[in-house]
Amino acid sequence: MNASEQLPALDHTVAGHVRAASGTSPKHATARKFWFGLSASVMEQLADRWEKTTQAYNATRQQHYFSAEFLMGRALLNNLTNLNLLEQAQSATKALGHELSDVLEAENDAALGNGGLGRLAACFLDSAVTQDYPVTGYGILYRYGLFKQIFSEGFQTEEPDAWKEDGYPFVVRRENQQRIVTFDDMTVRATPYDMPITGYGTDNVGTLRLWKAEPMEEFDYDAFNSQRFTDAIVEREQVMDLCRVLYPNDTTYAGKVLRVRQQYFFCSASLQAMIDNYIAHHGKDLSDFGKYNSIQLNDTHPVLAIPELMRLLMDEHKLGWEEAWKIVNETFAYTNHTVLAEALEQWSCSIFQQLFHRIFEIVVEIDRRFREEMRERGVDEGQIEYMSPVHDGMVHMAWIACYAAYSINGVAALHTEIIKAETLKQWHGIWPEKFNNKTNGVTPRRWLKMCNPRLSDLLTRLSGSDAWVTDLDELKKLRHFAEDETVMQELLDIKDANKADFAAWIKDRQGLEIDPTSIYDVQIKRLHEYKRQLMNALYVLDLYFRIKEDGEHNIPKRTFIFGAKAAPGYVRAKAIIKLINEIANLVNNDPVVSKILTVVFVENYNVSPAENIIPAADVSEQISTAGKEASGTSNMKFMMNGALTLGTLDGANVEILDSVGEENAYIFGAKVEELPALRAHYNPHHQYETVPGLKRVLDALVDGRLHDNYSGMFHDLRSSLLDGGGWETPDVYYVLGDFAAYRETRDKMAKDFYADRLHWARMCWVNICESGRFSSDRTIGDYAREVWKLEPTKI
Ligand code: 26W
Repeated sequence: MNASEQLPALDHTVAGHVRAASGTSPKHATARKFWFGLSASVMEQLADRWEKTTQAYNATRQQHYFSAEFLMGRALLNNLTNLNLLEQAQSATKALGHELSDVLEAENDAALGNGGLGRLAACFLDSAVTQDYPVTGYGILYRYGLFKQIFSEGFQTEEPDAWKEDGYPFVVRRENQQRIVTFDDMTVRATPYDMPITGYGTDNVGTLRLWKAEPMEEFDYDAFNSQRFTDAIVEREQVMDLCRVLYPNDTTYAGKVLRVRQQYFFCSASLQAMIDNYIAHHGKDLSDFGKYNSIQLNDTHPVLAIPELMRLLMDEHKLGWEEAWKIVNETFAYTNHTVLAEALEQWSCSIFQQLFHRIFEIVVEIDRRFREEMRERGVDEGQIEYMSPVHDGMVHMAWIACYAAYSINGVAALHTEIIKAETLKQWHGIWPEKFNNKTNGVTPRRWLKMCNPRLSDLLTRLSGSDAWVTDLDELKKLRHFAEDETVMQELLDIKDANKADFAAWIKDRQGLEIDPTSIYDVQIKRLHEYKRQLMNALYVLDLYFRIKEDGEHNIPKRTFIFGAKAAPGYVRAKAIIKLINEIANLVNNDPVVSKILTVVFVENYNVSPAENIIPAADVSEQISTAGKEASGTSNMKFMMNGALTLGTLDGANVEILDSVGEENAYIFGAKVEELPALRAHYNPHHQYETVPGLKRVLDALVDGRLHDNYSGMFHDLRSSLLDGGGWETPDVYYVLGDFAAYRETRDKMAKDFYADRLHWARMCWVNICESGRFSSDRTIGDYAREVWKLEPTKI
């Protein structure tokens, strides 16, 4: 009998854990305390397998995913599903006088990420462990996750997200695994908090290691005793500051000292742990380090790991530069997630000199050797200067990554072509063999099985098994059911039931009544000008006027659903939020229009709201300016749940279109290759005068029909489109340029929805059946084989 067989079953242990957590009988425990107890029972169930997995992984070649962000969302339901404990938990909970659904709702999201990049990291961990790949995630245990969004008078305000103030049962503090991280001006203790990552249909349990910064001494009693009480507190707080908050900037770089401290902190601690582990298992000779370890850098945020590994190998382990650099070259792979120039991280040299002069020295030496190597290759001086890791008083993180890494990848086919041809073209010219594409994916466990049980049941029934849960390509075999009217009717019924659920959810959450028979047209993602929520909003406003002033009838019933957080300092993004909320006011309170249209802005959009919204969606808005969205991942989640894409040929939309065929998607707008010519003689005023509806909506921004509370925000929005506020290029993201095509396509889509329900269902079905390519299992398999050279290691 092995250790896990001696474990009492979950339904026998819950009551005890709930008592311990609540100090009451289970019946009288709050939902939150019950959640603590149930979660502790789950941890108990997986502990032995977790230990075994860690041991097994340590003996083999491993992959390490370094990321400043992991947008995990909730853990309990995910773990119950993966461990096949859902039914037990359900009955045990009921028997103790609670509803599992209420208990699950008591969990806060672990929102340790901004958006796509952080959620991708979470999906990757799920897929890696499900396929038994020895992958470990490394990041930061932020005390406050992404800010909580509150609307006040339609404006976004931010509050701290204290997600774990009363404790969090899914991390284990590893006292005995602490490391010391040294800055020139402070020394901190890094304590790992490990989160188990369960997979579906496997006993393996992977690890997400989140580091927390702590003072070297718990408390400076000397300072305290010598009447320097405040000094003792202040020093302590400075260290605690390190992990206090996740930076809420998505795609805009801000050179904040605390952020670079965070980056160095988790990179250094993770590398130290990796090296110690290597030595423990493979001996003191580090020359094979790169044979047993590979590190994926999730964008440039962890690029400091490159000079830090050099430092550790040379200063702590006495290797020479060449030996160390060879190991670095074998170890690092870099993923680029954005082409936006404003997102490229570069730090001023003075920050490096002040925080870690030794790292700066190493970076300068990397720079010297880089220049030398380029001269030998005959690259001209101008280009060398541009590509050099250190120039103009700045350290260029992406350039260090491109030089040191053995692999550089983009996150969708189109995006990879763009980085090869533009963003990173000089590096591609020199090292074409480093470049490869890994189109993103999402985990079908969370984004289909868990969030859409009705559809999951149908898929399992038609397939005759749930093999699709770990092999999403299986769904292709169901495509022929598109011709089966009974199945298509079932699909429509499932969507209707999900839509009714969403209506109840939003009523409960925000007090809004919506009509579940209307089309649910959804755009949920971070707020950014390039994602063009503004174009969506202008369309809704136009529709309002078409009903109100033009007396257009036959406008199909629609609910427009938005969810988006704006970076707190991104004034124009915040203006767009206010605008959407004002349009919602106008539309929802109009006696005539509100019978046809409703606008819902889901406050505080996060992973859990997404799980309620996506299964209910009919239309997936993926309308970024072509070339700007690296991949997108919500587009894949919608597809899996049977929503149709209304989108531009951007990011992974291109591949979605390729999978489903153009008859099963609604594509519009300028293409990447057309944009330069279109822009060359672009005059937004011409659009304003000639495109149906545009003049009216743009004027409504400033003629008093919409109120921005005298902030001048709407005026700025209008002039950003028409004349760039006088100093920048007008309409950078081609909102007015694409508006006519968008309007036409969106109108047609809405008509089609009602015209032939069965036809619509068939299109949705094809999207579901062809979504296998967008499972993160496929993505992780590709990384494992082509980049990481990794074998599955089953315990
Ligand atoms: C330094 C500030 C900063 C912060 C975050 C710069 C850049 C970022 C990320 C790279 C932004 C991001 O999340 N990018 C998104 O990554 C997703 C996963 O690959 C893609 O699907 C999205 O298209 C891309 O915008």
